[in-house]
Amino acid sequence: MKPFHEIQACDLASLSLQDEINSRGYALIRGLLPQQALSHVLGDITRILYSAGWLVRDDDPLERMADLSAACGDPDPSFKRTYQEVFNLESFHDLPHHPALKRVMSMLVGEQLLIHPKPIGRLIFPHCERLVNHAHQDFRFMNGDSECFTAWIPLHDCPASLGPLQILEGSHRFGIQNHDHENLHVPEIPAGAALGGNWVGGAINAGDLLIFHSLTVHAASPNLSSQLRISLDCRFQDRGRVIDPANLAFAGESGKSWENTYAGWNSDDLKYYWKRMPLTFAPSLAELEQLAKTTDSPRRRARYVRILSQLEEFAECAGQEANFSVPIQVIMTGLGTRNEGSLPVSGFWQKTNRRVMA
Ligand SMILES: O=C(O)CCC(=O)C(=O)O
Repeated sequence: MKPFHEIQACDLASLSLQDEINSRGYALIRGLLPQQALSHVLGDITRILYSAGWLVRDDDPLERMADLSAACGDPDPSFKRTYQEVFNLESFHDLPHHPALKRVMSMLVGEQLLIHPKPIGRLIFPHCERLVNHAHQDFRFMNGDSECFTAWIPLHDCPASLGPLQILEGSHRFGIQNHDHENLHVPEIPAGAALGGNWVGGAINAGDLLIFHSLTVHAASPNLSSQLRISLDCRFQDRGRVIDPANLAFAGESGKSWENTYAGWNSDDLKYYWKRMPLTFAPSLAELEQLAKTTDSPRRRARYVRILSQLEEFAECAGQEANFSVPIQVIMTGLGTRNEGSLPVSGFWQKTNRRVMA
């Protein structure tokens, strides 16, 4: 496989990250994030995995030696239970807001940076082919605006044997590609069918950042080691562009909520930060309401209802009269920045039939 083209973090000032992404569909930045920021999250996660019995008893949890008898992955119920604990960690949500990461992502999307509030943690057992994420485009899952970027962050060194991500160079230029949905938990582009240049890959180490466009085809490689591979992926966009409201709510059947997520946090700074931003939803609430009534699949209808009810709760918190029967968009007006967390965040929601700039 062709090796990644790499950029040193110290050279970022002298090049255009936008040009890099435009030409290749990705950028691998070496040595951007400090070890300390990563080891804090890794320590929190491995403590949870150790308690769940996923790691070999007599080893240091930080070594991540897998107990294969516990091997599981999404959508296994045992995985979901433990993942929920990981998702609720304050440190897990803090990492995407690291100043070095925000600086880089702002170079790409501009100063109006929106950090999607639901990072994904990958807790990948070795030697489990069924748990490998095959070729796909993130746009297929994120919807909204395709000018959205993923940052893939390993929490430890990730040599090829641990199954780091690989990228199909230049594939972002081929539009939305065909994903196979039949009997697959996660839709994927059939092997060999993805359009693009060469597959590129190689080791991605702790501190490195792999960024790619939402239309860039990528895939994990198999974890052939004895350790779990633990990484985070988060999405970033210009907040002036549309976002699918599903990215702010919990659309699944798990019963997750932001209230539960935040229950054990020490600081309020990052709670509901996106509510303080003017956002435009696609689909709008009126469209969602329509979809909740007219979509053929009962499961999809239930999903739309769950999203709507969570957004409705926000609006109600703001003391607004709920009325989703006219073509409206929920917007969040606000003055807040991360450090203005003491403001009553639920008070910023407004509904309007036009976009309002903060
Ligand atoms: O880390 C993985 O296994 C998959 C990550 C991925 O597909 C993504 O970040 O979009």
